[in-house]
Amino acid sequence: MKIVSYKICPFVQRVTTLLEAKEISYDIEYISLSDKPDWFLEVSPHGQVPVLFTDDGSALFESDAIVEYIEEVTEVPMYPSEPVEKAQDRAWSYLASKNYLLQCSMQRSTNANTLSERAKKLSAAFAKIEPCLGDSTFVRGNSIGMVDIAWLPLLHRASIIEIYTGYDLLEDFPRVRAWQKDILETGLAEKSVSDDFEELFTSFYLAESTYLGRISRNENEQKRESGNQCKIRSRSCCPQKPQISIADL
Ligand SMILES: N[C@@H](CCC(=O)N[C@@H](CS)C(=O)NCC(=O)O)C(=O)O
Repeated sequence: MKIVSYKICPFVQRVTTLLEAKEISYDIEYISLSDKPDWFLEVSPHGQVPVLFTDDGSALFESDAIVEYIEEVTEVPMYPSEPVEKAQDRAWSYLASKNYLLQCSMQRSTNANTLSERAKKLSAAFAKIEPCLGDSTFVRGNSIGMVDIAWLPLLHRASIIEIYTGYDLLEDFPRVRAWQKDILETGLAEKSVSDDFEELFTSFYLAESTYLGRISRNENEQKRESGNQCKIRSRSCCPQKPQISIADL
């Protein structure tokens, strides 16, 4: 299989997380969304990633369809076999993926009001899943499943934002926070993205033009003044390399 990807796309990350969780090997080709190649536009009707090329060369688009395809053609099922539970897993996965773009736009907010309006909407999704999380490590027991995988991009990004800016989307959701920790501890978040993901993600979402970017600068400025380690990897304000990464959570 081959995945056509844009490096910081959460829809792609859901697909690559599933492949990593199932230990399926795959090729990946990164494209620029501002200069989409013709071959890509021919196979992606809406011009969006992810696209999956099957081993016999068929092109699939739409992450939901791709996830279903991967589940059908690979071993180690991630959905439960019971139909009601399977439908529930699809529904809770949908609740995650329909919030991916909201999180992206929240992260790009240019002022405090817009950020807080969008964060409030995103928090509504965390509030919905909070009471459904029980004592088990993952949504359906102690093995990772489809719902965990669908929520991983949201939780991974929330964690990076929190590390760099102190802006905590999960402060009112202790169960979601514990779940986030368990999901990140699987290592799937890092495995599902390119090595330069964190750098690209923070350059884009914590740019000078975003409100989170400005919080991040102030936060790290203060840390530097007080002699503490700056956490930002790629900023001119920070000559030192950071010591903290997601893996340290
Ligand atoms: N509904 C699509 C959404 C995918 C999507 O929004 N991808 C974005 C990147 S995160 C994209 O390719 N945007 C380019 C464009 O819309 O022109 C899916 O689930 O696959």
